[in-house]
Amino acid sequence: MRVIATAGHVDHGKSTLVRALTGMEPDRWAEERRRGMTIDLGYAWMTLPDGEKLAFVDVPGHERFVPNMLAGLGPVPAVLFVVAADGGWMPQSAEHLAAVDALAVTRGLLVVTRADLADPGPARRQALAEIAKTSLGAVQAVAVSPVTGAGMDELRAALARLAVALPGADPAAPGRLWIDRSFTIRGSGTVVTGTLPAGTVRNGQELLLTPSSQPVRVRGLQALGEPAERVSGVARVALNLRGVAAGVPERGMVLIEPGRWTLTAELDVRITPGAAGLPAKFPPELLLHIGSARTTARLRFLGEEPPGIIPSIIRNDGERSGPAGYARLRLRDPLPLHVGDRVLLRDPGAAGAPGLAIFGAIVLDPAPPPLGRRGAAGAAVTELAAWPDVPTAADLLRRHRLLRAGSLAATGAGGPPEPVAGDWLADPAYWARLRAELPKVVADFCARDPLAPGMPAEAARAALSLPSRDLVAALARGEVLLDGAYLRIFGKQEAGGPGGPAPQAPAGSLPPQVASAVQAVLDDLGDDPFAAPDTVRLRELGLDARALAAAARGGLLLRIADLVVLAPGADSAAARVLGELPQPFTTSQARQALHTSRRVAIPLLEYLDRARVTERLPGDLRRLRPR
Ligand SMILES: Nc1nc2c(ncn2[C@@H]2O[C@H](COP(=O)(O)OP(=O)(O)OP(=O)(O)O)[C@@H](O)[C@H]2O)c(=O)[nH]1
Ligand SMILES: [Mg+2]
Repeated sequence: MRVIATAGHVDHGKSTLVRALTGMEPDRWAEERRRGMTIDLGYAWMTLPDGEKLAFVDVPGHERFVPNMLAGLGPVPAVLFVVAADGGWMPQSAEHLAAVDALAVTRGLLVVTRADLADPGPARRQALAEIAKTSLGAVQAVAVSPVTGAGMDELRAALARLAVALPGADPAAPGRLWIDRSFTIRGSGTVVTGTLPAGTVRNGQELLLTPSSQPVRVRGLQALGEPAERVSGVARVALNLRGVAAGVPERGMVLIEPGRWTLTAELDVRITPGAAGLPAKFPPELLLHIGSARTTARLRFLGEEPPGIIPSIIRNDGERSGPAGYARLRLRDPLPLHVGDRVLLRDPGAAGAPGLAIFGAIVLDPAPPPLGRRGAAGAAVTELAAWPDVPTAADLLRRHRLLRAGSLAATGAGGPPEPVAGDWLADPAYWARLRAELPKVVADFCARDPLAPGMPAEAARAALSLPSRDLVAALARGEVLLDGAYLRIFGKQEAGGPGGPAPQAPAGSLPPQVASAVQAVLDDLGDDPFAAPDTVRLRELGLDARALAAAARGGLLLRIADLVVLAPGADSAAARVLGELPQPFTTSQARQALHTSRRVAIPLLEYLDRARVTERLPGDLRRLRPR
């Protein structure tokens, strides 16, 4: 299926043309037919020679119904621009064209209608000149009269060529159905219709109805009156919904695939210069249109407002270039957005040239960081100005530094890198800075508190302002290692690979009074290696459990229990002594052989059990494990 919207001044023959092409009535309301004027959107379709269906969304031309016109045009990627031969270029021609341009529609056809009433030449020349200045560029033009039938075959051929040339949409893209009608069918319940620009909707699928994010289930779908199991965009679709009360869905609400869109009320945009350039003055409040949706947006210009109208320039290659503006928009109602989305901004109060009352903007960041500190707005402009119209994951990460994979995917930005930890993604430059910073942060902490077993991972997380401790764990590689809940610095050499020597804290890191007290303990143990100092002696030396733990981590003492320490190597010495005993031996025999007390012997034997030097047997017996 292909979808095309009409556009053009009131009474220029849009609906008559659609009626003639499709044999269907686009003016659905009795009031429309009575007044001979389109008020709301009309829907009709025809079959092209190759069997492909071409659906029309027929819009009203009257200026009072501009919101309806925008709801019809918004989600549709191609336009049938209508100008009457006897009417020529008119104000709503210009306004509709400004909308087409703001939405960056690039595919279309000019149809000069009512060619039986006047020479189509002048209208055609003027319309082509106006259209050439916009995103449509050079389009084909056909003069017709549905009344006499003149030109209709040529038009059908031109439509067939246009349909073939329209780029297909990605069926795997995230689905976003812009609702434009909702009604109730007795026995079936709520039905909504809308344009699906890309992606696929399936029977039975669960979707979210925005802005409330209410889950609803598709219990039947149709495309152009035919029931279907699945429909891929670009398409006109009717969905029968379960899980939603009749009368709840309305035009402008959106059905989205869960998790694939950023539902947001704050966004950063690039305001694109229209055919008339950038507006001289941005009103603080505007109407924002995208798809069939419309809401109020408060606009905060980032950086300097343009000093006046800045005309855009058409370059030789036909591309338009001109200075862009950057703004943060705050929406009254949240919308499901992606990076690169085109939105239309409109000042309903502005009189005068429509090109200045309607302009386009591109969503660069659908979930921007707060502009807290001074100068943040200026910095944001500098950053955003370097971004392409469809920002990549790398652009967003550079700005946000860290993002969860799910949030980044929901922005629609492609090319996400590998996560650095869990589902966290990091900007590579920022991650490298953190890696360089972590050893300094840990070293500073340990210098301030040398007896600490290391820097608590939570303290490092806070010091680096990281959102998760998993990130600290992922950063702790190489010089810094995470041991339990603590980070410690290790010499680069000792940190070695598996099987290498156990990492050691630098011995010189103990405070001098602790170091000399430890030396006194070692002196005591010189004569009697298993006579561990008792609590009285330890208190006298000023050594508490923390200091002993620090000394043990530094390899200066062997700590067999909280307050029981021996000289390093005492474990091997004990094994040698115990090896002399008849095997197995009792605790008491061991204590006597080691010349020590039960206070030391019991934790020492348990230490040796854990180290798998000795083996516990039933009945308070142990034996040395064979080496
Ligand atoms: N003679 C002649 N009359 C035409 C032709 N096309 C449309 N008309 C008449 O022009 C009038 C307006 O046509 P519509 O098709 O309603 O125009 P429209 O663009 O849909 O108008 P809105 O939807 O209100 O913006 C109607 O009376 C049509 O019968 C044509 O080719 N020749
Ligand atoms: Mg009409």
